[in-house]
Amino acid sequence: MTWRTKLLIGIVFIGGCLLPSALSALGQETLRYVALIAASGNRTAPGTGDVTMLTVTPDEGTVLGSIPTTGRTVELAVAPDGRYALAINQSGTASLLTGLDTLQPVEERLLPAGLGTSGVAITPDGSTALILSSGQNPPLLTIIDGLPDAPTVRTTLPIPGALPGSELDIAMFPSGETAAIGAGCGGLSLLDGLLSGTAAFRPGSPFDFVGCVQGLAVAPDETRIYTASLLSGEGFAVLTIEGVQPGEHPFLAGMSAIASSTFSNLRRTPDGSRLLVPGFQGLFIYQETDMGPALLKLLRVGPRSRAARQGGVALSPDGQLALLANIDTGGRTTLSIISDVLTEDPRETARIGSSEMVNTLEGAQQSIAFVPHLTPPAFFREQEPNDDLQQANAIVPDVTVIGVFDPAGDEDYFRFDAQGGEQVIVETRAQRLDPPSAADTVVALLDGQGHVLAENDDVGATFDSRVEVVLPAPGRYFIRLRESRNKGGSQFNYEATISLSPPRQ
Ligand SMILES: [Ca+2]
Ligand SMILES: [Ca+2]
Ligand SMILES: [Ca+2]
Repeated sequence: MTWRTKLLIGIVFIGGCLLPSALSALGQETLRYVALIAASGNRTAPGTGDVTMLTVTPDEGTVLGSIPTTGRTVELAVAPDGRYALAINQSGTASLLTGLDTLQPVEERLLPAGLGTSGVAITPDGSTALILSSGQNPPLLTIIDGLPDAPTVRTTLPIPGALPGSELDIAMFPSGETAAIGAGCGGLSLLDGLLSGTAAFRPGSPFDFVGCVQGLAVAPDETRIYTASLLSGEGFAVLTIEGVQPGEHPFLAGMSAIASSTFSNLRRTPDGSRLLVPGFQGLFIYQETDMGPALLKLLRVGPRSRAARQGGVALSPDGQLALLANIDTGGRTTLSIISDVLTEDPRETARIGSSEMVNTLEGAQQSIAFVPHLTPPAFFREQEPNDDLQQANAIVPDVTVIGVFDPAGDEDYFRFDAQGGEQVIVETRAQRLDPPSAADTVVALLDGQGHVLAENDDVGATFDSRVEVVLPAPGRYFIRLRESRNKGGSQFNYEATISLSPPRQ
């Protein structure tokens, strides 16, 4: 049963009185996200490509799969409507990745981008992308319209102040009409007329009072830009720049010194209340105040070796959770999950280990992006080996598991924790898939000791399966899926939806 159906039932049978609790349950359920991480990594790493797709909750991250792109991906952006991603490759191409919503991407289409790409942004309507590249003289901005269905290059423009090889950064204004572009030590430029009129750099660009720009963010009301900058003789600071609307002239409105060098990244929450700046000591979290950004917390996360540093950072669409890449010597990467970003107490709640991640070239900077609008319902792609109770994949209902019986005799185990009293329904689809799978599924629900509580081979007129159990006690439960004839192969795929209803009162 989908969440929408459950809500509908709540409204129809119970009336408005229980709707708030249904909504809060839905709110809890939405703390699950899909994210992409790009790493210009080593293709020979087991099971990895340039772009890795993950599901992320406050408690764990689960690798769904990888997307090998053409060329080493150095930057990544997902369209705000979630329809596609752009993976920008070092080799002067951008991979347009569609089909994200199927969680098994992806059709790749190559678009032109300049050499040595180092920044990408997409307008809020998803129609237009801006790609920065500094591998030629002068460094160029490429504007691509008509995304994702009919991409065409509108124009390329030289980036004011940028030198070949500069680390470039870009931040889109929420309206999509203006973009801020940092040219490293070449200053800050503003590009107007992006959606209406002719795109052109604002007269006076670059504005050079901003130091060496290493990260950019725009306030939700578009009255301010924040930069993470290296200032000559004064170290690193988060600068507040005002006068950034078309027709205005930018000026420095505030400065907060930062006790660390930064690394080309600055993110703000959608509500504008937090700024996240990765530094060498960890993640600096600033809170917006009347006096400008004030340091709320320095989260000392990631590897502690001297050469370790922080790489890319990304915020979930609701701003509640962040993913931060930690890069150790040797290019090993871990991802920190930072929860409760919008509270007074943001903290690291989980870490995704390097063995589960893409391998990364030393010195590379990870780029991370969340995929909006993919929750709920949630999907989980099984991870082999999951052939017994000990190897069971952890899932959080409600979820649809996507798996395959391969090779012959394959069994797939999944586990979840429950309070007891809930009704759990596990329903498989194999024969009923389009195209139909070759699998004849058998599903069983097991308790924490591995005792079978319910098992079903065929339900109704199909070979698909369904069990329905009221869970007897708090604790761990297992789901076992197998092929009834112990056959297997790539065409023996299945889906299994696991849904949990609250305990009866
Ligand atoms: Ca399997
Ligand atoms: Ca298995
Ligand atoms: Ca069956």
